[in-house]
Amino acid sequence: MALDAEQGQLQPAPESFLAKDLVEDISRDGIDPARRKLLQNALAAAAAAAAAAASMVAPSLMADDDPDIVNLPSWTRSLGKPVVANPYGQPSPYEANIVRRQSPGLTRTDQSSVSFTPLQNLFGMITPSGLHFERHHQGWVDIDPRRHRLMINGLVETPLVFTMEELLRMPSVSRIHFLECGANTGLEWGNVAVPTVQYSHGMLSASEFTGVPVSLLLDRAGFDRQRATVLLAEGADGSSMTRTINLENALDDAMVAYGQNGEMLRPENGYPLRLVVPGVQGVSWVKWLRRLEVGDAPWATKDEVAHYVDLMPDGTHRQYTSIQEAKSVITAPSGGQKLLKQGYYDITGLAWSGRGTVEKVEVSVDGGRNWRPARLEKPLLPKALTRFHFDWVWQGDEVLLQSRVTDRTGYTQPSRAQLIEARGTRSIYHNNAIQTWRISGDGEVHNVQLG
Ligand SMILES: Nc1nc2c(c(=O)[nH]1)N[C@H]1C(S)=C(S)[C@@H](COP(=O)(O)O)O[C@H]1N2
Ligand SMILES: [Mo]
Repeated sequence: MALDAEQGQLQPAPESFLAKDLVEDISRDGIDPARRKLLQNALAAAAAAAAAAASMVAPSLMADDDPDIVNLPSWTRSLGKPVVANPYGQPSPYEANIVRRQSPGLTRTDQSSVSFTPLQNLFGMITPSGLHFERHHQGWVDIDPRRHRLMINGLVETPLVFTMEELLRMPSVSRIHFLECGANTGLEWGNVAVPTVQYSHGMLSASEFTGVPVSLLLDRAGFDRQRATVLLAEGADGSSMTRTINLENALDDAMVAYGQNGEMLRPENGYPLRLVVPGVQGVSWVKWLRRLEVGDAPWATKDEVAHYVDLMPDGTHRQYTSIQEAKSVITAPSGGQKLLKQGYYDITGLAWSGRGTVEKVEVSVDGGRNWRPARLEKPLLPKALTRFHFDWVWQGDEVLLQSRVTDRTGYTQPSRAQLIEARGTRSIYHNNAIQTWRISGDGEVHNVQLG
């Protein structure tokens, strides 16, 4: 049996991968030592400025050995590159280390696999499209949009087939939402399996999606309001990806999206059309969407009956799971990074809830004994990512860093012990437990599990 990427928890990450990752992620740049030193100085200077602003005693840190302060750098003394050098803009070559990564050994093929978003290096609430995580069951495809169709059939008066051109001419909406694979953090059900937040939480991304509300398409087709309870969503790739979607979710805020962060979807994320079902686990966001069928009973497809089920403590299987419950994680400092100096740090991370808007995030630096409120970045959007910050001074002691979110329904993210009490340890999906990072005396940050 081919190993499913989302059931890969039984396969431990190989040693080489752990070592490699620690080296690569221990500093943000991962390039030549002179440049690293420069960055460290810059970071330290920023930290000193922030500390001074907060009227704290800051260590005196100067860029004392920086040659560029004395000799003007080449970019100040030369003609720059012309406008057309980069017709489609790319990140600076100094950011070449900030990439999606695959976990070697997690899957047998690179087609049924995952690439993880480098959450530790990102800011704000939007994931750059080129860093959006990927999860394919049978590889990604380059679809010719002129040959792509969307069919609406089943319990409708008039089955419809749309071209992309027709969809692009319909009334559209743009909304920011997170997309999280149900298996995100699935590797953490057992022992600590991965060193960095990229691998523990990186099947999470957020974009501004643009498309046509599903409700509008169903209205056009004249769906049977008496009988309809579910939709079947079907993709055009070779994975036979089909998922039953609750009509309630579909009519509320689902859309067939062609836009991602202001441009057409990237091929890896479903170009030219994907289903967006805000708050619902990633597998239901069917990519390369070609059909929506209206029905009155779930279809019991392979990806909802055999896969994507949770084994509960009493031995039963939980099927047709849907909503991603409230969850948060500190993205910096996080596993594999290293605190270079004592002093001020902006502890930052992400919080989200598939049930709506984040109400509050709290941070603990003592493994959950004491909690203090984090500052939330605006806007607070439903079923989107919320960026939080927590001002903190590291005094060189050992620290257990945690965050926990409460959403507007009043639900609070569980501790690992609480989650295991309710769900046991034999699940793969829907692990939304509080994450712990341990900072040791030398500043290294490691993934640990408490209790
Ligand atoms: N057609 C199709 N849709 C799909 C998949 C797929 O393999 N084929 N993978 C699903 C899974 S499991 C997830 S988590 C999300 C991932 O979306 P992304 O690759 O854009 O991050 O797409 C979902 N939609
Ligand atoms: Mo997924």
